[in-house]
Amino acid sequence: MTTFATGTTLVDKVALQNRLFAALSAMFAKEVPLYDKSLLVNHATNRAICTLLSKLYTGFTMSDEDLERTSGERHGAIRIGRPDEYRWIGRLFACFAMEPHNFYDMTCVGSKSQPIIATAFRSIVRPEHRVFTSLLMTDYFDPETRVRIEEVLAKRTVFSARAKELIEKSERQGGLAAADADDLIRECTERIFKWTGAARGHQLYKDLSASGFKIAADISCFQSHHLNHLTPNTFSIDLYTAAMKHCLGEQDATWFAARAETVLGRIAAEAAADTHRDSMKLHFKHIPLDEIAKWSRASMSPAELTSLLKTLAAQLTAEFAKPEYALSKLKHAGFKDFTEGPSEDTPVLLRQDAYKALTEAVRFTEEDGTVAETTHTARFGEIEERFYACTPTGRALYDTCLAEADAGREKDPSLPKRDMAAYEAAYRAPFAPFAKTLPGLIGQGYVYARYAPTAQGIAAANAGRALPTDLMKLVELGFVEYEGQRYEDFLPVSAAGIFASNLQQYGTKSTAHVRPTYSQAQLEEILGKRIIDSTTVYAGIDAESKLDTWKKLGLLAQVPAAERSALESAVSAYHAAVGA
Ligand code: OOG
Ligand code: NI
Repeated sequence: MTTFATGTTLVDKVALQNRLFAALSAMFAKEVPLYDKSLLVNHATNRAICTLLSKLYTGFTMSDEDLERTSGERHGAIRIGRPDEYRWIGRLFACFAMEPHNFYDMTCVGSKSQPIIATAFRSIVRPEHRVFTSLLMTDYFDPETRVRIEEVLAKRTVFSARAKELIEKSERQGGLAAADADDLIRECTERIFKWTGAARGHQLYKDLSASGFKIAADISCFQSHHLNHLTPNTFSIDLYTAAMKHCLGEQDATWFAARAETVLGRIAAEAAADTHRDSMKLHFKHIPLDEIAKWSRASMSPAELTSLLKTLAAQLTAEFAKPEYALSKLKHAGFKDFTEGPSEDTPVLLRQDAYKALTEAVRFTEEDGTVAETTHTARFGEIEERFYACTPTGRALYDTCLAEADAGREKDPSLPKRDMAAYEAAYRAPFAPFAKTLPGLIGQGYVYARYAPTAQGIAAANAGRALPTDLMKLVELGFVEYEGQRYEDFLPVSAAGIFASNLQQYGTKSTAHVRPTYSQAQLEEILGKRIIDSTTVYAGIDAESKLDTWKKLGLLAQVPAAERSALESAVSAYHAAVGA
């Protein structure tokens, strides 16, 4: 809280952000009953994982409150039609300490291209929530279509005078007082991001859909920046997706129990490995490293473990037999057959999956009073699990591995449904070049981390002990602690696949006389602010923590000058990017 001389107390922007996303989640749960139920399923699978971990680790507990907190993370997706609306959205998110990160040009993703450029709004450091925010580029179309789209878009007012006033006030004051903050959140849930099913321009909608531009129809004809999806985070995407397929009636109880046993078994194997703390930190990001360090592994025989896994899988299967999990009774279009992203054993970037887009009622009302009752299929139910942020080399390798894995999958698309184990083995193979543990990935130079000296390390340095500069050696000696940096952004190819699959329409070519090209500078101009490059930030945090660790251990002078100056440049670039 900041208190002004005038006595106004401003609400912390990150606290406000958490409230906004809780409110959006409640709004979306009312709009989409299947989303509400999917949260229940996620809670049950996350709870089962916590029960397993509490048996594997002495000292591990997770209260319901902590579980709710860890499960409260969301990312949303909105699609904007006009540059002036886009600028207001950027100013709105700034009231919640969310800044634009990365430029995503969806017009340049090969066969999956769409007439969209985008950025994602999130906090700069340790973000929880994010919104992928697209802008429809009308110059992608032939002049006639362009004019028709712009005419329909010109008629809507998404931001009320009150919303604009609150945003301006927040900019002036550096934040909002409690009552104003409540009002701004209400503007978000009752207007800006709300689904109303009210549309305009039915002929345009039909023409755009018929010519392969469903995305443009989805953006142009509606009256708000409604959420296309709101994605929760899960402790295990494999357990969650199996549960959803089972609750939606696509897989029976026997299949689910077996799959749950396999997936829980993998979590148990990870917990038994020497690097077990790394994945705990990744998934339980609110728990401090020193707290995690206190958990000790319980001793358990292989037979005891097998029986524990069977019991937990059976309990979860019984839980899902309760009537509240009968998701198949709700209107739905099924679950995707496979998960996007790296293979299950490769902890980089992120893995995403979804239930498919629902068909929802829409009412078109034209200026002459004509009304058409129809349906629209665009909003779907995504889930995600996040892993380590890649360096540019790691990312390039990922892209190569992914292309190979995707090509393999396309040869036999029904394999995941027929034989999950065989599919997983085939999908893992192309990702073999990646190490499967955090120290392995750091050693390969594929992911970013952050380091800090331990009290023991500082004591050793103060005692004049000769120490190596190798950070992983210092970690082994107990003189340095480290954690992987979590990937906090999006994957354009995965995003393009999501656009395509939920619109049931693959990419589209420009119909303009000359195909336009787009740049980050153009989107920055629209926003009126700079877009942060997240790799610069990950690299800067990594470099700064290394330099700081060496400094505190009195080792800086021993680091080769070239390495030191490379790290110093990474830190300067980071500070420049975030304006520090
Ligand atoms: C955005 C798609 C991007 C993701 O998770 O990659 C996205 C959209 O469908 O509007 O949300
Ligand atoms: Ni998404």
